[in-house]
Amino acid sequence: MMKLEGALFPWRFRLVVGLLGVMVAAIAWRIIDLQVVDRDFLKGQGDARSVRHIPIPAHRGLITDRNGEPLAVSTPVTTLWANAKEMQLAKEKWPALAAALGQDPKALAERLEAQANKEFIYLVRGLTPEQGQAVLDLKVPGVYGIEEFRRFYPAGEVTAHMVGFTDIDDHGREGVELAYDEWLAGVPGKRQVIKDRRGRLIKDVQVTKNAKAGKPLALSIDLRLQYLANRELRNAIIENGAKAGSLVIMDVKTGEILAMVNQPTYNPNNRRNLQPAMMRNRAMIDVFEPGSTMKAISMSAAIETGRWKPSDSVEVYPGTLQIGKYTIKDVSKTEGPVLDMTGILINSSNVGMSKVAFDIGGETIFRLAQKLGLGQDTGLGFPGERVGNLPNYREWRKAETATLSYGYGISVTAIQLVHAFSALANNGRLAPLTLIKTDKAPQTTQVLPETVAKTMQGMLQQVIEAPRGVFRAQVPAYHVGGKSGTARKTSVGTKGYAENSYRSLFAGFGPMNDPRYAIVVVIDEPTKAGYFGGLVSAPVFSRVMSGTLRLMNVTPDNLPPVQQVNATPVVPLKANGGRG
Ligand code: 59J
Repeated sequence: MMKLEGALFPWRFRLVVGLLGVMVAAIAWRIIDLQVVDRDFLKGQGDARSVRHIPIPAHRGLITDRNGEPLAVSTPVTTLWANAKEMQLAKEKWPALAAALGQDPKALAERLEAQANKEFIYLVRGLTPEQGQAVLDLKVPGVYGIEEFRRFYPAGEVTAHMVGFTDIDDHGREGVELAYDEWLAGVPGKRQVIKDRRGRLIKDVQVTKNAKAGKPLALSIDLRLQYLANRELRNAIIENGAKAGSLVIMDVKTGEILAMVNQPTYNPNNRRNLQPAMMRNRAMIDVFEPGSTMKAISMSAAIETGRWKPSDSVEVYPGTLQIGKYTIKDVSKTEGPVLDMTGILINSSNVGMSKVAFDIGGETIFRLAQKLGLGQDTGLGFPGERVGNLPNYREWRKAETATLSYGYGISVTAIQLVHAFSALANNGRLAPLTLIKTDKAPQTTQVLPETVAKTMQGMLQQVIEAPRGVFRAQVPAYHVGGKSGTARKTSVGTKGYAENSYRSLFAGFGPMNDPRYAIVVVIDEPTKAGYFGGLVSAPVFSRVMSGTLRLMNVTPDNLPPVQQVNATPVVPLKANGGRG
């Protein structure tokens, strides 16, 4: 017998309805909670698991020479990376990938297995866009490409030390690339992408930040002069069997470095098998004793006192001078027992220079050397640049005053030496050094009276043009001036000077009617054709100065007199064929 029991238990019906109502309310609350209250938090959490920011590399600023010739160029390259986790799903494609990458299939497979749980590994960096696309066209799951930039250095080893280079992440590592990294680098942008559970890229969402390109930089150097300097220095190093060398060309009016080269050098585009010796920008990071080139500075100080004029003379006989237990020697036999001031420079008499130095005092030479920047900070801020050392005059005893006057016990860089000579060339006005092209006239400092500088110009011209002068430094069609130096190198280990290793120097400028360029040549340890600065470095100065004056279109100030020729005057052709 059946009964209608539902009607008999109304409480049970109400209970079911009531429970259902509670459940609906709970679900509704949860929906509101998730969709409204916690929405931002949850979306953020979801995005964090699927949205990725990929950096967009910024284009690095172009480095050029003063005429816009490219010296460091960023070109687009493709870098291939892999999601190794994702790649495990398509192992059958690995051999084809290895072939396309030019890698050993076994090595690649081992690497991918070993890093099987990594979501990002580099496969190969810096392919040309074509090479990169060819690999991407294989459509191997988990292989992706990103666009990057790579630096190329069109002038290679000729500008290597000056320009420097960037590392694989495009950060400046050496030279101007390092010194001006912030200026050149720009700011990378950001791109948002969405990935799935396995890390596969689903889609590019948006560029959230545009990359800001770096700024271009025009250096002061002239690539034509840089090539010229590099060629002549390299040849001289080879000819003389020398260990190393530097050459700097400077515009004496603007303070701009027009060329700066060193040997040995390296190719910045292929930095395998680099030795540290090749990488040294010696002109700025190697210090040396200026030897007799210093006499141009000491002599300037003497003339400035007014106590000495070029025609005044001192006795240099017998070519030695005893200071306590120390003997000052002249290396070559001088023209006579007595030399005037110009004669001291021409004969490079250490004895004569010392006697003048005792008269004017060490402080006078010290003050001028300091004003000319010897052993002082250049302010260039070049990576690794050395300051050298100009000892304080209070510490100078008599022997030190003497040796400092002819260039020992002081250490300088090639760039400081060319800078000091530039002031003599620029009528006593020193322009601050710069590696960057300048358009406006620089703020110069009068460090030596104009009359003194002009007197020195005449004397230094005699050093080259006098009968016993350094004729190898002469430049056809121009008058030039300068001073050679041959300095024994201090030998490592022993405290003294090496018996058989020398540094050959030449510093000079021209043309003398209005000096514009100063050049310093340093040749380290010549071993073949002799070692005197006047023999080894002076010819390099001559060739480089000659090329510079010609390339810069400087009017010759020493043309041989035109021969009067008895010839029929040439009648100029008229445009109408001479019909009147
Ligand atoms: C020299 C020195 C060393 C350091 C000496 C060169 C000194 C000295 C101690 C002997 C060769 C040599 C502090 S030479 O530069 O006088 O350039 O054309 O190295 O004198 O006292 O067998 N230069 N060089 N001196 N030391 N200490 C001459 C001269 C110079 C020449 C030649 C001949 C030295 C004409 C050098 C040149 O003017």
